[in-house]
Amino acid sequence: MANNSLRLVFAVCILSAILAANATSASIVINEMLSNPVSDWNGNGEVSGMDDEFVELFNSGNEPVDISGYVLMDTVFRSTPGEFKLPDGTIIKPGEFLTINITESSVFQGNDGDCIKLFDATGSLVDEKEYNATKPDVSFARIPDGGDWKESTTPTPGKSNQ
Ligand SMILES: [Ca+2]
Ligand SMILES: [Ca+2]
Ligand SMILES: [Ca+2]
Repeated sequence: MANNSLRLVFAVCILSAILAANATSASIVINEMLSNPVSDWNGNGEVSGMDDEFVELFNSGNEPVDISGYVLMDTVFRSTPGEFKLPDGTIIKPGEFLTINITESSVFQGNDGDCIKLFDATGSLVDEKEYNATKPDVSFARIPDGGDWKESTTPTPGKSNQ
């Protein structure tokens, strides 16, 4: 009886580990992007078409995900694409957001179209968002968070999409 219980606990542990590994690989998404800002979204007292852009990541899973070494890139309409490696110790908890500003990332979102990509630390594509046009202060947003892409007239950096 004791042996069977131990075997069961062991099997459940292995299964949990497998499920957790699968969940973590799929749970980080690009959740919102404001490509064409005309308001002071980063709250520094100035309106800048570049500095007030943002990319928001979201953890839609049930486990914290360590995204150290993940790479965010813009890939279109520039001779040298912007590329930003997320620093060591960057972890997104379940249901939480991480806002990345161009001032730290140099990842620029073209107003006439671009494609923003997120790769994991091994170079595998995690998520991408391509677009061909933008509207002032209208973000591309997954609604609900982690869901399908829509447009939002109420950008929400670091908060749940509306
Ligand atoms: Ca832009
Ligand atoms: Ca600003
Ligand atoms: Ca948001």
